[in-house]
Amino acid sequence: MRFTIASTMLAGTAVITTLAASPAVAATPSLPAPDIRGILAVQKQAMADGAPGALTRIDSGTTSYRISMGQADTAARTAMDANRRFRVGSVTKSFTTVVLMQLVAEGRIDLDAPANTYLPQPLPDDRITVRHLLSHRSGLWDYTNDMFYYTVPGFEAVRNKVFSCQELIDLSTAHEPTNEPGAAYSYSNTNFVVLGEMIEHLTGVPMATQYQERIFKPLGLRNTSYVHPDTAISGSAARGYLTPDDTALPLVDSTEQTVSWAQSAGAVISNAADLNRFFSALISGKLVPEAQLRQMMAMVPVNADGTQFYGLGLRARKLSCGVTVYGHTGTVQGFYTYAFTTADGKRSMTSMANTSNNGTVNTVLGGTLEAAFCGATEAKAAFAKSSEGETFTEDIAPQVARHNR
Ligand code: REX
Repeated sequence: MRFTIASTMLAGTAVITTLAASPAVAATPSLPAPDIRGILAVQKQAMADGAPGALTRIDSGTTSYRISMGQADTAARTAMDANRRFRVGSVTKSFTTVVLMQLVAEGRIDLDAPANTYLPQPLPDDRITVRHLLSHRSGLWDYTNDMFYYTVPGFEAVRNKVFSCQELIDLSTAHEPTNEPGAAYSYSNTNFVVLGEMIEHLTGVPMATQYQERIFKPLGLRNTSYVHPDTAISGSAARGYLTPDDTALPLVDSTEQTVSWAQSAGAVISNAADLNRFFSALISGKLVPEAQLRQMMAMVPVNADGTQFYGLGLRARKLSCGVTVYGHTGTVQGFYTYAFTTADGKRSMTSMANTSNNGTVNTVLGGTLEAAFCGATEAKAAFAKSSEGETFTEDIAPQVARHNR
């Protein structure tokens, strides 16, 4: 049975709740204890940099830590709490990959076959394989670079739109490819829209049903949904606030939108408990067979200092303490997400800040990884480093990055 062993108010707005089934069961003994003060410091900094609120949940062995700060709804002045639902953006890509890899395991898709084998309308280049799509090596241009060049007008133009996958693919293929198929890593939402189209065409089953039957239901993810093109987030949710390019302007409430521009690349809704359960289950082999999991975890470095990697629909980060964690990041208007787990799935962490188009907040929020997995000393040093220097937004193309602050 679960029971509360600690409940503390810190820094006025933060609530920490630790739940444990049995204090006698050790939680991931090889890792240092999560640095809760470090998480609080990161959240506080994210708010100082413009996020209305932030939440973090760490599930470590049998212990859960829930830490939140600020507001879930700035108009109603509702406090953030770590159970709230939110839009997870590209974390959706890991869900889509699970569906796809189950089809691979069922012998219905070959990773190294041309994607065109399985598509209703062919891509312009027959050499693009399914694996190229999953690893962002297809060279297909990311149509969101143009769509969101101007952040708020771009968002308002699509927030109530319903696109077919083919319409989004056509926006991409109107551009020259970024590289020859397989030649380079170039992160593109187009890849995962093509994969959604492929899954629906091959199985005749909508993505919403695929996610539900293959993932949400078996794992009991009751706070996770895919409601495209519905615009509401049901249940207890955080509202999302988009930062305009002109930072003197007020934040734009971007909660309600179809997310049709992203679909299987970014339209899942979830909460921190469910994302932790999802990545822990995935990495422990509960969602795809061992052979397919190994493929997903075959990581290639995607940054210069060799700390960030991409596999198939899955990211990895090597942290300053030497621990490598697996998961995904997400950016959708009003929400930044980090959701990662250890190689044994025994410690998982999800953090969310309810703003976006604010690269500083995104970078700062990434500091929760160090605090959650590396413990006090490492997290402090890494946080000091991240808050003194440059900011970056992961995989956002230069055209888009120019409009991030
Ligand atoms: C679109 C622009 C961001 C958002 C995007 N999101 O491509 C996908 C995703 C679904 O989550 N990718 C990230 C907007 C990188 C990931 O994998 O972690 N930015 C915003 C702009 C910039 O409009 N002009 O920040 O909300």
